[in-house]
Amino acid sequence: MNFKKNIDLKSLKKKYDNDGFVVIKSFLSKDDVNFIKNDLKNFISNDAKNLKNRDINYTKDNKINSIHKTSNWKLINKIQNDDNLQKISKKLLSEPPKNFGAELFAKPAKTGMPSPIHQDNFYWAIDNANGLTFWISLDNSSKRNGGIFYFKKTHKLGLLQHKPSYAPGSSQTVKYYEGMKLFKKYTPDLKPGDCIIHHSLIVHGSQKNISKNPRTGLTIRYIGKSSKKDKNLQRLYLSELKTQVFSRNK
Ligand SMILES: O=C(O)CCC(=O)C(=O)O
Repeated sequence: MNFKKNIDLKSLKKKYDNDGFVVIKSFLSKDDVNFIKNDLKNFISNDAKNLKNRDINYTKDNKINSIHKTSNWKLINKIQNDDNLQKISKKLLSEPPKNFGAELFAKPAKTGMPSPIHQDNFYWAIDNANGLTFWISLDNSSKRNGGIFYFKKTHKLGLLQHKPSYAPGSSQTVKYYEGMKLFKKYTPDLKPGDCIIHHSLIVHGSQKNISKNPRTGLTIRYIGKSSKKDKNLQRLYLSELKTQVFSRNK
Protein backbone atom coordinates (compact mmCIF):
# COMPACT_ATOMS: atom_id res chain seq x y z
CA MET A 1 0.00 0.00 0.00
CA ASN A 2 1.59 3.25 -1.12
CA PHE A 3 0.07 6.44 0.18
CA LYS A 4 1.08 9.58 -1.69
CA LYS A 5 4.41 10.89 -0.46
CA ASN A 6 5.98 14.34 -0.74
CA ILE A 7 2.92 16.10 0.63
CA ASP A 8 3.61 19.66 1.77
CA LEU A 9 2.76 19.13 5.44
CA LYS A 10 3.01 22.80 6.33
CA SER A 11 0.30 23.88 3.90
CA LEU A 12 -1.76 20.77 4.72
CA LYS A 13 -1.78 21.79 8.38
CA LYS A 14 -2.60 25.39 7.56
CA LYS A 15 -5.69 24.32 5.60
CA TYR A 16 -6.71 21.75 8.22
CA ASP A 17 -6.41 24.30 11.04
CA ASN A 18 -8.24 26.93 9.03
CA ASP A 19 -11.18 24.95 7.59
CA GLY A 20 -11.35 21.87 9.84
CA PHE A 21 -10.67 19.54 6.90
CA VAL A 22 -8.34 19.20 3.95
CA VAL A 23 -8.63 17.20 0.70
CA ILE A 24 -5.72 15.18 -0.71
CA LYS A 25 -6.28 14.14 -4.31
CA SER A 26 -4.92 10.74 -5.48
CA PHE A 27 -3.77 9.77 -2.00
CA LEU A 28 -3.96 6.14 -3.16
CA SER A 29 -3.54 4.70 -6.64
CA LYS A 30 -6.43 2.94 -8.44
CA ASP A 31 -4.59 -0.38 -7.98
CA ASP A 32 -4.37 0.14 -4.22
CA VAL A 33 -8.07 1.04 -4.09
CA ASN A 34 -8.93 -2.17 -5.96
CA PHE A 35 -6.70 -4.13 -3.61
CA ILE A 36 -8.55 -2.72 -0.57
CA LYS A 37 -11.93 -3.42 -2.20
CA ASN A 38 -11.03 -7.07 -2.84
CA ASP A 39 -9.72 -7.48 0.66
CA LEU A 40 -12.91 -5.89 1.98
CA LYS A 41 -14.96 -8.58 0.22
CA ASN A 42 -12.96 -11.25 2.08
CA PHE A 43 -13.30 -9.44 5.40
CA ILE A 44 -17.07 -9.24 4.88
CA SER A 45 -17.50 -12.89 3.98
CA ASN A 46 -15.14 -14.18 6.71
CA ASP A 47 -15.75 -11.83 9.64
CA ALA A 48 -18.10 -8.92 9.19
CA LYS A 49 -21.11 -11.15 8.49
CA ASN A 50 -20.93 -12.23 12.14
CA LEU A 51 -21.06 -8.70 13.51
CA LYS A 52 -24.22 -7.60 15.29
CA ASN A 53 -26.06 -4.68 16.85
CA ARG A 54 -24.09 -1.43 16.90
CA ASP A 55 -21.09 -2.95 15.05
CA ILE A 56 -22.87 -3.21 11.69
CA ASN A 57 -25.88 -1.63 9.99
CA TYR A 58 -27.90 -2.80 7.01
CA THR A 59 -30.10 -0.98 4.51
CA LYS A 60 -33.75 -1.88 4.07
CA ASP A 61 -32.76 -4.23 1.21
CA ASN A 62 -30.23 -5.94 3.47
CA LYS A 63 -27.00 -4.51 2.10
CA ILE A 64 -24.23 -3.42 4.46
CA ASN A 65 -24.53 0.32 5.06
CA SER A 66 -21.78 0.72 7.66
CA ILE A 67 -19.35 -1.35 9.73
CA HIS A 68 -18.12 0.04 13.02
CA LYS A 69 -15.89 -2.80 14.19
CA THR A 70 -12.93 -3.55 11.95
CA SER A 71 -10.45 -4.93 14.51
CA ASN A 72 -10.36 -8.32 12.70
CA TRP A 73 -9.62 -6.75 9.32
CA LYS A 74 -5.86 -7.35 9.08
CA LEU A 75 -5.24 -5.00 6.16
CA ILE A 76 -6.79 -2.11 8.05
CA ASN A 77 -4.63 -2.79 11.09
CA LYS A 78 -1.62 -2.62 8.79
CA ILE A 79 -2.82 0.58 7.11
CA GLN A 80 -3.41 2.17 10.50
CA ASN A 81 0.28 1.71 11.33
CA ASP A 82 1.50 3.02 7.97
CA ASP A 83 4.46 5.41 8.45
CA ASN A 84 3.04 8.00 6.12
CA LEU A 85 -0.35 8.16 7.85
CA GLN A 86 1.38 8.36 11.21
CA LYS A 87 3.66 11.16 10.00
CA ILE A 88 0.77 13.24 8.61
CA SER A 89 -1.25 12.68 11.80
CA LYS A 90 1.67 13.75 13.96
CA LYS A 91 1.94 17.00 12.04
CA LEU A 92 -1.80 17.78 12.16
CA LEU A 93 -2.24 16.77 15.80
CA SER A 94 0.99 18.53 16.83
CA GLU A 95 2.00 15.47 18.83
CA PRO A 96 2.57 11.74 18.20
CA PRO A 97 -0.68 9.97 17.26
CA LYS A 98 -2.46 7.02 18.88
CA ASN A 99 -4.56 4.71 16.72
CA PHE A 100 -8.27 5.22 17.29
CA GLY A 101 -9.94 2.57 15.14
CA ALA A 102 -11.47 2.49 11.70
CA GLU A 103 -14.95 2.28 10.18
CA LEU A 104 -16.55 1.64 6.82
CA PHE A 105 -19.35 3.81 5.44
CA ALA A 106 -20.43 1.70 2.47
CA LYS A 107 -23.57 3.64 1.51
CA PRO A 108 -24.70 1.29 -1.27
CA ALA A 109 -26.50 2.41 -4.44
CA LYS A 110 -30.25 3.21 -4.23
CA THR A 111 -30.73 2.50 -0.53
CA GLY A 112 -27.61 3.88 1.22
CA MET A 113 -28.66 5.65 4.39
CA PRO A 114 -27.87 9.22 5.48
CA SER A 115 -25.48 10.28 8.26
CA PRO A 116 -27.16 13.21 10.02
CA ILE A 117 -24.80 16.13 10.72
CA HIS A 118 -22.59 15.66 13.77
CA GLN A 119 -19.18 16.24 15.31
CA ASP A 120 -17.16 13.05 15.77
CA ASN A 121 -16.04 14.06 19.22
CA PHE A 122 -19.56 13.77 20.54
CA TYR A 123 -19.11 10.01 19.91
CA TRP A 124 -15.39 9.82 20.69
CA ALA A 125 -15.55 11.81 23.95
CA ILE A 126 -11.88 12.86 23.88
CA ASP A 127 -11.00 15.41 26.57
CA ASN A 128 -9.05 17.81 24.30
CA ALA A 129 -10.85 16.93 21.01
CA ASN A 130 -7.45 16.48 19.35
CA GLY A 131 -8.49 13.78 16.92
CA LEU A 132 -8.77 13.33 13.18
CA THR A 133 -10.15 11.03 10.49
CA PHE A 134 -8.71 10.04 7.13
CA TRP A 135 -11.85 9.57 5.01
CA ILE A 136 -10.63 7.58 2.01
CA SER A 137 -12.92 7.39 -1.00
CA LEU A 138 -13.16 3.93 -2.55
CA ASP A 139 -15.70 5.12 -5.18
CA ASN A 140 -16.63 8.41 -6.79
CA SER A 141 -18.27 10.56 -4.13
CA SER A 142 -20.22 13.77 -4.72
CA LYS A 143 -23.60 15.42 -4.17
CA ARG A 144 -25.01 12.93 -6.70
CA ASN A 145 -24.51 9.84 -4.52
CA GLY A 146 -24.67 11.01 -0.92
CA GLY A 147 -21.16 12.45 -0.73
CA ILE A 148 -19.82 13.57 2.63
CA PHE A 149 -20.21 17.34 3.24
CA TYR A 150 -18.75 19.79 5.73
CA PHE A 151 -19.68 23.08 7.33
CA LYS A 152 -16.36 24.94 6.97
CA LYS A 153 -14.65 26.22 10.11
CA THR A 154 -17.23 24.77 12.52
CA HIS A 155 -14.41 22.95 14.35
CA LYS A 156 -13.71 26.35 15.91
CA LEU A 157 -17.06 26.29 17.75
CA GLY A 158 -16.00 23.68 20.33
CA LEU A 159 -18.29 20.77 21.13
CA LEU A 160 -21.93 21.54 20.25
CA GLN A 161 -25.03 20.08 21.83
CA HIS A 162 -26.32 16.95 20.09
CA LYS A 163 -29.63 15.10 20.16
CA PRO A 164 -30.66 11.56 19.16
CA SER A 165 -31.03 11.12 15.40
CA TYR A 166 -32.32 7.52 15.40
CA ALA A 167 -30.20 6.93 12.28
CA PRO A 168 -28.45 3.53 12.52
CA GLY A 169 -24.67 4.01 12.57
CA SER A 170 -24.98 7.79 13.10
CA SER A 171 -27.08 7.97 16.23
CA GLN A 172 -26.41 11.62 17.16
CA THR A 173 -27.00 14.89 15.38
CA VAL A 174 -26.29 18.57 16.07
CA LYS A 175 -29.18 19.94 18.13
CA TYR A 176 -29.47 23.39 16.54
CA TYR A 177 -29.30 22.83 12.79
CA GLU A 178 -30.25 26.47 12.14
CA GLY A 179 -26.85 27.66 13.37
CA MET A 180 -25.14 25.85 10.51
CA LYS A 181 -26.64 28.32 8.01
CA LEU A 182 -23.95 30.76 9.15
CA PHE A 183 -21.24 28.48 7.74
CA LYS A 184 -20.32 27.56 4.20
CA LYS A 185 -21.42 24.04 3.24
CA TYR A 186 -18.94 22.20 1.06
CA THR A 187 -19.29 18.79 -0.61
CA PRO A 188 -15.96 17.60 -2.04
CA ASP A 189 -16.07 15.90 -5.43
CA LEU A 190 -13.91 12.81 -4.96
CA LYS A 191 -12.53 10.04 -7.13
CA PRO A 192 -11.47 6.60 -5.89
CA GLY A 193 -8.23 7.06 -3.95
CA ASP A 194 -8.87 10.70 -2.98
CA CYS A 195 -8.89 11.42 0.75
CA ILE A 196 -10.21 14.01 3.18
CA ILE A 197 -8.65 14.51 6.59
CA HIS A 198 -11.16 16.01 9.01
CA HIS A 199 -10.99 17.35 12.57
CA SER A 200 -13.00 15.64 15.31
CA LEU A 201 -15.01 18.85 15.87
CA ILE A 202 -15.92 19.71 12.26
CA VAL A 203 -19.68 19.43 11.63
CA HIS A 204 -20.27 17.02 8.76
CA GLY A 205 -22.76 14.52 7.41
CA SER A 206 -24.13 12.97 4.25
CA GLN A 207 -27.48 12.45 2.50
CA LYS A 208 -28.97 9.14 1.51
CA ASN A 209 -27.76 7.58 -1.71
CA ILE A 210 -30.56 7.20 -4.24
CA SER A 211 -28.20 7.04 -7.22
CA LYS A 212 -27.25 3.87 -9.06
CA ASN A 213 -23.66 4.09 -7.81
CA PRO A 214 -22.32 3.09 -4.40
CA ARG A 215 -20.36 5.61 -2.31
CA THR A 216 -17.90 3.75 -0.13
CA GLY A 217 -15.76 5.64 2.37
CA LEU A 218 -13.14 4.00 4.57
CA THR A 219 -12.20 5.92 7.70
CA ILE A 220 -8.94 5.60 9.66
CA ARG A 221 -8.81 7.57 12.89
CA TYR A 222 -6.14 8.93 15.25
CA ILE A 223 -6.04 10.94 18.44
CA GLY A 224 -3.13 12.71 20.13
CA LYS A 225 -0.90 10.67 22.40
CA SER A 226 -1.89 12.79 25.39
CA SER A 227 -5.66 12.64 24.67
CA LYS A 228 -7.85 10.78 27.11
CA LYS A 229 -11.49 9.74 27.30
CA ASP A 230 -13.68 12.25 29.11
CA LYS A 231 -15.75 9.95 31.33
CA ASN A 232 -18.75 12.30 31.56
CA LEU A 233 -18.97 12.86 27.83
CA GLN A 234 -18.61 9.14 27.22
CA ARG A 235 -21.37 8.31 29.68
CA LEU A 236 -23.68 10.80 27.96
CA TYR A 237 -23.09 9.30 24.52
CA LEU A 238 -23.35 5.67 25.66
CA SER A 239 -26.65 6.21 27.45
CA GLU A 240 -28.12 7.92 24.37
CA LEU A 241 -26.87 5.07 22.19
CA LYS A 242 -28.24 2.36 24.47
CA THR A 243 -31.75 3.80 24.24
CA GLN A 244 -31.57 3.94 20.46
CA VAL A 245 -30.16 0.42 20.01
CA PHE A 246 -32.88 -0.83 22.40
CA SER A 247 -35.65 0.88 20.44
CA ARG A 248 -34.25 -0.58 17.17
CA ASN A 249 -34.26 -4.15 18.50
CA LYS A 250 -37.73 -4.02 20.05
O1 LIG B 1 -19.30 8.58 5.22
C1 LIG B 1 -20.24 9.22 5.70
O2 LIG B 1 -21.23 9.47 5.05
C2 LIG B 1 -20.16 9.70 7.11
C3 LIG B 1 -18.82 9.53 7.69
C4 LIG B 1 -18.64 10.13 9.02
O3 LIG B 1 -19.55 10.60 9.63
C5 LIG B 1 -17.30 10.14 9.60
O4 LIG B 1 -16.34 9.72 8.97
O5 LIG B 1 -17.17 10.64 10.73
